[in-house]
Amino acid sequence: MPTASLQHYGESRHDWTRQQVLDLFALPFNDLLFTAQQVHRVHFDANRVQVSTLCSIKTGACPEDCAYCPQSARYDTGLEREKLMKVEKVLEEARAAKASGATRFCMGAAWRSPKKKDMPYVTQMVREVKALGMETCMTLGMLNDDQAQELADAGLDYYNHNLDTSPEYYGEIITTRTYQDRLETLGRVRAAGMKVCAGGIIGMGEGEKDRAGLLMQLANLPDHPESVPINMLVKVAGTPLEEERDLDPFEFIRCIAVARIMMPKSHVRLSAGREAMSDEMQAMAFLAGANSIFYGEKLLTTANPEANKDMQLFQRLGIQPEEYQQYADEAAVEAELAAQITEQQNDPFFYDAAK
Ligand code: SAM
Ligand code: DTB
Ligand code: SF4
Repeated sequence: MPTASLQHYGESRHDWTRQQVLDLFALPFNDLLFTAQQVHRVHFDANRVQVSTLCSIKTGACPEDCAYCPQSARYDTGLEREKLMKVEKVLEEARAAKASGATRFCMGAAWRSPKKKDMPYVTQMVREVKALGMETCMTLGMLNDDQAQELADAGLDYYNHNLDTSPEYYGEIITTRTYQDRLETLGRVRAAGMKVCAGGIIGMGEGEKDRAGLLMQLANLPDHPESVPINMLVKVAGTPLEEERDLDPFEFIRCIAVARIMMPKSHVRLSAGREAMSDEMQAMAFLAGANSIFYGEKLLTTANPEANKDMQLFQRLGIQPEEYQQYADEAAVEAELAAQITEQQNDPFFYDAAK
């Protein structure tokens, strides 16, 4: 048990060495989970899980060659390509997601990067989904500075862009964009003032050192991503990874626990792959510090557990969905402003122009 260093856990660090990360992975399973659960409780209510719903706003025919992805035009996965969804249809889906309890709406497009002509539509989607009282997230591929700023100006809360795996293993999975391209997009999202959602996929044939390498890249960013999706590969027929061997479920749980320890203030999302997980495995992921899920029958193109099954699981585990903080924060801002105004009115030199 790493008791000597336990006192430091819970603090955000950005200087992880590969050996330190591998040492976490090498802990006895019980010690690792216990440590992760302790770290989790420093910053979070351990019985609350954030709930996001995905929507594929542009499906299929993607020019990229990501070996896991059913949406790449290079693989025959039987997926019907679709044009950019109409704003009204996106809103319909967002309203339904809100009605079934999601607080964040994540819109994904099968693009290498958005085109200039797409930007007015996606920014309108952001504005209108936000107006429904939901948090917004988009994942549209690589962004340039102007696009990042346009999305931020429209009020986009989160931008999702995954590193997917370690820099060393990356070339086995994608050849059409570099790791550096991904890091640059993440830098632009941050510079534009949006929250970062960045994680990866486990179970693509990578080794433990690659899982450590991915988490090290994420945790050593200048700021930790606010949201860290850990996806378990969904093996889709027709993709190069369809025959990939099953991952030991404990290796996946270890990954969640190590992510929780390394990025103590981030939401760690138990993302794709839940359809293939037992309730017990998901419960173990929550115990390891996962505190966000994708909710709703579909991810982007593949199946996800049914909403009522998730709600039953939450009930059985005594988990509550996390509430959207907007109203609490706004109320706090209003209260603060009201307090300042009263203070000013008591100031003998205060001139009230309203009188
Ligand atoms: N095209 C954009 C991009 O790649 O940045 C956005 C959409 S893309 C589908 C978003 C992420 O979904 C990928 O980075 C990958 O991590 C995840 N993903 C895609 N297919 C997956 C699969 N079969 N299993 C698990 N995760 C997957
Ligand atoms: C993320 O990390 N996982 C989500 C979201 N970000 C966009 C996507 C999972 C996609 C799984 C395969 C599919 O449904 O197409
Ligand atoms: Fe295209 Fe994104 Fe799929 Fe890669 S992950 S093929 S970029 S949709």
